[in-house]
Amino acid sequence: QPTHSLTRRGALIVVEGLDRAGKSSQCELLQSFLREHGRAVKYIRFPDRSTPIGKLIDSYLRGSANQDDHSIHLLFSANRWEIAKSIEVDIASGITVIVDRYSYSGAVYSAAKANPTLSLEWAWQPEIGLPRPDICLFLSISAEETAKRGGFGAERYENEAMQTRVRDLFRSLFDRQEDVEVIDAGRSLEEVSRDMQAAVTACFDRLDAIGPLRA
Ligand code: T5A
Ligand code: NA
Repeated sequence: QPTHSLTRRGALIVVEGLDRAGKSSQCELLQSFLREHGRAVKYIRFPDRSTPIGKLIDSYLRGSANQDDHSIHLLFSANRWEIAKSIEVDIASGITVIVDRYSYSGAVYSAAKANPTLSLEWAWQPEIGLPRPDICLFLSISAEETAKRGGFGAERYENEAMQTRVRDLFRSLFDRQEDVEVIDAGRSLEEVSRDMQAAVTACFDRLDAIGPLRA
């Protein structure tokens, strides 16, 4: 396995968490921090609603279209696969890519529907082989803290029963995955950001060759 190239490669940093944990806000702060430290950075988010597949996902999330649970699951995954190659190219060229939600949300939200033929194991399968993050920062927040950040919106999944199952599933998924750093997101923006910066800085110190996600 090759571990060195002439260009210092970028890192693949994933930010995960429950709805309103502060992922997008923190991704922005992390981008600024890394740029100030001289790193080339790109931010992407999943779902990427701008592609043809992303548009199908968007209308599903807004409730204007229905989809079979398995079918929409595979579309969320396809939405990552259609961008996977460009992530690899960016990283190889030295760009650090910050990803707002990834395979972990993909598996967990689908499995939380409690469809008898859609287990967490089934849901994880199409993710295998996607670029494996160097680090996944999981923004952990209690239901009580989430509630303080405003009521649920109109999108699918934004209800308490679903969020509780999502919380439990994230926990069981992360028991089995390496490179996951749990961050207490129920604090101020600055406190959360400082912990994320420390975790990412430590991650840069141990970057090796990028590999595929595993089962
Ligand atoms: N989904 C996603 C799947 O089912 N399968 C998949 O494969 C994928 C990728 C849309 C839905 O799709 C599902 C999961 C979702 O249900 P989305 O578009 O990422 O996913 O969801 P968003 O609605 O954009 O994002 P979230 O609601 O999850 O919010 P964030 O990004 O976690 O939080 P953020 O930063 O927007 O902040 C929310 C609010 O809290 C405040 C902010 O100012 C904002 O008002 N806030 C804080 N307040 C106090 N203290 C702090 N530390 C704060 N941090 C943020
Ligand atoms: Na967000």
